[in-house]
Amino acid sequence: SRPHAGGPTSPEKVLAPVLSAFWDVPESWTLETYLRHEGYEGARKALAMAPDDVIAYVKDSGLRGRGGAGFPTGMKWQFIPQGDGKPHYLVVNADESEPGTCKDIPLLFANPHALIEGIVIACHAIRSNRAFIYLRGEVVPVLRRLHEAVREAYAAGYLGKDVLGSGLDLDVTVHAGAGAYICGEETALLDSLEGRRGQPRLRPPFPAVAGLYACPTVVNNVESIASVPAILNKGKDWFRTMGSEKSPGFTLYSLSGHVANPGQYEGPLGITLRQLLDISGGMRPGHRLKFWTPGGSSTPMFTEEHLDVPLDYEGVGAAGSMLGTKALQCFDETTCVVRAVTRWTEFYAHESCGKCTPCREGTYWLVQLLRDIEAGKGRLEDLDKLGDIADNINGKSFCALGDGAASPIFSSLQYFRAEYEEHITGKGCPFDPAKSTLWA
Ligand code: L3W
Ligand code: SF4
Repeated sequence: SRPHAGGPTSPEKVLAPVLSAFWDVPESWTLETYLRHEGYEGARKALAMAPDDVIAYVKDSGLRGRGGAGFPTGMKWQFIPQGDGKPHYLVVNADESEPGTCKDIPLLFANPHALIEGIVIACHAIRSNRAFIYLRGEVVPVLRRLHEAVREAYAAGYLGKDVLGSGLDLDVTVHAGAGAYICGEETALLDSLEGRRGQPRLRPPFPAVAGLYACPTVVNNVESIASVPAILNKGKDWFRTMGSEKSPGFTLYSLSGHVANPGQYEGPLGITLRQLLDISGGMRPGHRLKFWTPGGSSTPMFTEEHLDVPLDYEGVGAAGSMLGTKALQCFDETTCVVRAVTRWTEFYAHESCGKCTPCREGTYWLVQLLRDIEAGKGRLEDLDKLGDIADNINGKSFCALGDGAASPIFSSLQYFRAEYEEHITGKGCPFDPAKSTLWA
């Protein structure tokens, strides 16, 4: 049964495939396929414009960063000082690791040239001759595909000396990370790229002022940069026909968990989970939605009550969470929320870089308490202790990993405190792990 009432929504009204428009075409990843779908037309238009005009255009489009924070992309580019005599760098953050987040890897796998074209446009705009793609190293097939796409782009004159006769010289390096979640934090990523242990740097200075090798650097998420070519090609006004005034455009929503048809669904910002479930086939047959994350495990969880929250930065924010990476992980009534939060917290404790005490120690203590509660060895006062430890991490840690670790604790206690209490008073987990496909 569907988790909600109401008639099915028409996919044509909800979906807006742009980045994913030809993922089903055979060999969608080749330059030849990309060129058949207006590939590199946006770059041609951008290269005929002055760099500052490209920045203004992207700023006017209202594009916001798709890596989690939603920072305006054009504004970030504008921070790069001009005439400073220093090299400028573009670094693409492809270190996708947030639990539930799974959009950049499929995008790179199916349509790598959208990213490369976006890199050409961004580097022209910020006057950079060198871009790096920092890819999560475990995804070897994507690494190979990216290398191949970069090779194709060099051979066809979209990269290298005098790109498309514009005078822009541009080199792109694909770098494989070594598998640390913290290296998705932009300054830890820069340290890692420089050959050091990846740990966050103090901000300010932000990377736009002192980034890679202490030079002005734009760090953008894969989806942000890959969205730029269509904006240049089809126009900022077209982009603004989708989404809302403050959150315009299209985006990839990653539906996962106990849903009938998990996958990437591309649509305008501001659609709802109810609409996405309608067009995708709903929850798995016979089950109801219990809780979900709007943007990966670092964003406070929602429940069935939030099915109609508009999935844009303002809508999700007003409802008490964050849009984040639009990683919609859906859990049904067979899932033990204590178990889910324990697993996420174990992830944060494992991935904590150890630089600051609240996160290093706090995530460790959270895991101890959660494991005890899950095993039926908790005490009722542990619930206040969980909240207290999370409170001492949140806003008091050096980087966003700490805040992200605190958010499932706060939100699960807010919505499911009774379920925690049941584990404690009943001296064990009331759920049958064999019934859940996710946590068995
Ligand atoms: C110059 C200023 N630049 C801000 C730049 C800053 C950065 C961007 C956003 O965390 C979120 C986090 C996770 N001058 C500036 C400036 N900037 N002020 O703007 O900065 P910020 O601090 O708001 O966020 P962040 O550090 O980029 C990202 C959340 O995303 N998240 C995690 C996602 C994980 C992945 C992954 O695994 N790939 O994406 C999920 O929601 O919690 O809140 O570039 O330099 N005055
Ligand atoms: Fe490292 Fe965690 Fe502190 Fe971030 S919050 S610097 S990951 S210890």
